[in-house]
Amino acid sequence: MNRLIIISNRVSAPNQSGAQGGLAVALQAALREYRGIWFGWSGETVESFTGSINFNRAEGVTTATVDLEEQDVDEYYNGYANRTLWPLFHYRIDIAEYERGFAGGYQRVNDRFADTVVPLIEPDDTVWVQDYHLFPLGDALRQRGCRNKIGFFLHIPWPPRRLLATLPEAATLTRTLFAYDVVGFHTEEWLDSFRDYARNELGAVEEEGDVLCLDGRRVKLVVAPIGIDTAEFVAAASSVPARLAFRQMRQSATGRDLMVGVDRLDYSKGLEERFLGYERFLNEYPEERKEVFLLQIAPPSRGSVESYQRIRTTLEGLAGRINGAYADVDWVPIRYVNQGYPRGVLAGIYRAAKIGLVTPLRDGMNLVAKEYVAAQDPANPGVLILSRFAGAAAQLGKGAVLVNPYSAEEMSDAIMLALKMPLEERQQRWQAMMENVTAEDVLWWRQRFTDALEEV
Ligand code: ADQ
Repeated sequence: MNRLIIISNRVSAPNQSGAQGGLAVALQAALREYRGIWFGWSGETVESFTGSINFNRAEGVTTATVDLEEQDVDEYYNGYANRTLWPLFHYRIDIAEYERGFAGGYQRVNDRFADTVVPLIEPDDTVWVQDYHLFPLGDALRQRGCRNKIGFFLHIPWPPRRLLATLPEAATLTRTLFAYDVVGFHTEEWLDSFRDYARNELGAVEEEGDVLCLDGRRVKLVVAPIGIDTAEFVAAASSVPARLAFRQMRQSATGRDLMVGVDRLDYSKGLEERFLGYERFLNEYPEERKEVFLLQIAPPSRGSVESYQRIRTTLEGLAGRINGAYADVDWVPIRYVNQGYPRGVLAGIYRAAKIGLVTPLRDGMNLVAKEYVAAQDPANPGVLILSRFAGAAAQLGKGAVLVNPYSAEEMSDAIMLALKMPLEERQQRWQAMMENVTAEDVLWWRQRFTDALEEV
């Protein structure tokens, strides 16, 4: 393949520290393989949009960024992307906000991205657009004469048809996806939902080989579950920072079992339900209380959106209430931490944890589940408790203890099961998951998608 142009909402340079989204971590690994450019918003605002590009090169990755206007950020990013599409695509129509102003700003920014990036695209380049911020970008590029191969990957779920139908722009938005040559999803389930909408609401026709046709445009659909950079993460788990973090965790645990949760502070991650499930466990098994504690690491995200402020307040209240009700002078049930950590430290913490709790209400994939698996000690691995509603369950379902996160009882049972699980069973389950995490890593993912794009 020739040069690869990746376009996503935000571009994050490889050497940035602190919490990085799963997307950022995955794309850096993928981009190093090809010469090419990663284009997106700088995260900065300007008085009025100029379209001037800021180039940067670090650790083998060239980035090109533009600044947006404050109104753009309000309507496109905080508005349509995070207050309309994100909740809707995570099945939360109760908090999704439908406003024409948001939809207009969203289209405007997609047009601005297209205007700015078109001059950077050479005839042989392959273009790969990422995620729900940029559904209409392919169409905008086509309108500007771009005839390159263009692929689109969706990192979040595709909602069921009848939920999507509540969005006023649902048909227009779905239609724009037919401007792409290939559209990728993490799971069969998300792909099915897309096909269901396109066929039944738009009248798209199915051809052999997962191809859909609409108004003379053909789009190939692929399932490509994203992975982590497994080799890198396994190495990180035995690095010096990881060993230090591991030792520190073990010492401060004073012989108790650690359960760990690591999530962006987001209502889709099921943190409230996780705390309630754990509370149920404490209630149901008083004799186990001081044998275990939960470390929940949750760096705040999207703080200017109200629903995120609400979930933050709710979790603070809940952690306080549970700790208030159960803590003793020598034990606190929940350590609730709101900061980001370097990957080595995170890997050491995962490795020290007897249980990894990954219980989103809905998640496109969930990379934390895979990182937890990759960080384990093969001789004494921990147990992954995983929500059936995470995309990752399709791949890790054989080894993980699957739960319905809406059920505090199931969560409580799963914690008990994991705590008492014999070593041999833990090893077998871990082995099954590790095989998948190793075979289907981020390079495999990229290859699977770009191969599909090559073939069309
Ligand atoms: P996210 O919703 O951001 O990604 P996830 O896949 O779990 O969710 O990735 C989170 C990443 O952030 C992980 O790599 C994790 O290590 C890191 N992280 C979280 N908390 C951290 C902390 N405190 N310190 C340091 N790092 C932290 C979206 C979709 C997912 C999908 C990915 C990739 O919502 O479903 O898996 O994109 O497609």
